[in-house]
Amino acid sequence: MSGAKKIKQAYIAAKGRYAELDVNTDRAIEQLKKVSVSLHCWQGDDVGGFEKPDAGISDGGIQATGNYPGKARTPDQLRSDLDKALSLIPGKHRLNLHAIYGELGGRNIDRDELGVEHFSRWIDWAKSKKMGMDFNPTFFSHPKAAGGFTLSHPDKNIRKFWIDHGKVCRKIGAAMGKALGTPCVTNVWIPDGYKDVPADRKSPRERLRDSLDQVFGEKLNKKHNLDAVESKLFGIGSESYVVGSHEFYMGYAVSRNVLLCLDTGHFHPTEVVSDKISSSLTFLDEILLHVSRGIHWDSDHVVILSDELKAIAGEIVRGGYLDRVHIGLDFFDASINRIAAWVIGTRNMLKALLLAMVEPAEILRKLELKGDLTSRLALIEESKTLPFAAVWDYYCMKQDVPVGMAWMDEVKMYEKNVLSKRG
Ligand code: RNT
Ligand code: ZN
Repeated sequence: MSGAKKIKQAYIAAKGRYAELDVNTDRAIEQLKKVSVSLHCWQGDDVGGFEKPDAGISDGGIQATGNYPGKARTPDQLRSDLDKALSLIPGKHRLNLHAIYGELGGRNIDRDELGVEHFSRWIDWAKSKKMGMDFNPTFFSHPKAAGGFTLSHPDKNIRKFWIDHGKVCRKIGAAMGKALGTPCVTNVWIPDGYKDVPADRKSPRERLRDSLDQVFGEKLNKKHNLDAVESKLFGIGSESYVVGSHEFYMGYAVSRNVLLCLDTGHFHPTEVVSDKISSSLTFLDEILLHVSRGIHWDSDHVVILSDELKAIAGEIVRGGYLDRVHIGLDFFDASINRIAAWVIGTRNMLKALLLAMVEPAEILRKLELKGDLTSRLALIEESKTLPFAAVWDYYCMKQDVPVGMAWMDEVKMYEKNVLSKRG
């Protein structure tokens, strides 16, 4: 029997098993097809960007560790690596770009002078693939961020520089959204904070509120650009105090009607983003996720199919939130093949969503309402070992991407033919 035939046969058997629990796997597959995940460009070059040759994150309290050979050093290399990764991920996805990835043509253009022209090749690339784009101003790896403060800096001139950066980036985001026919989520994350106990927690927060109000001052068409703000608990160098804390941005997002970005690595280790989704969406129209994996701290490991990832996907699907949650990825591991990192993390995000889509949700809900919490637990546990792999494999085959570990052979080949020649 051919591989394809075997996959189909396994799928038919699985479909029957799920149908016994009133789950329609064909429908789940149709539903997953429509979900786009935003792939973060910065996994491809360890958050380096193209402002200066061979740059890396130089401040901001985030860190890529590892020295795996073959990282992308030019925009064309990064696009080629993304092409490879995308060819191994089922479905149609988005690109999430940071402002440091502009193509400045060797000119000295500072961040407050960026324009859409510096991103036109990225936009053309996305257009040719019918992909949407998301965007991020870069408030780190810059001399004016070296003091650890940007939008909340006590110096008015430094603040102005970063406000202007935020403003030009929103315009670039809107241009991307317009060109690609799908709103660009422009996400603001700043590193501002103190290593040690501050004497004044209040003033930086008031300054940040005022700076953000200026950044978001110009009304833009929401069909083109959506603004998001990302909180954080602590960073390296901002252990004691982060200006943009969760409470700060929750209040900001609700009062200004912008998106809240929840990064899964930005909370206390026993706090979970899965539980924050329905809470936030009770008051906000839309949110953005940065799906990451922290280990003891905000370490940005590659996303695995963990219980928390499944819980996040479960919340999105069960809540009927697929249209209100923008799913972005945010990890950067430089110790393994970077293309494989994208593929592993993105395939896991999609697997988690598909798992949620084949959950016996109706029966579980009924049991809960009836108060039969014993059966609820029993069914949740039984459904964990239903033949999910057969549904996932079938979806991959239908989407024309490699099934199972076969995608890794292609990564190895690309490593041999392309990455290893980069020196
Ligand atoms: C940092 C934030 C932020 C960055 C990216 C590169 O802690 O998570 O989202 O990871 O902007
Ligand atoms: Zn993030």
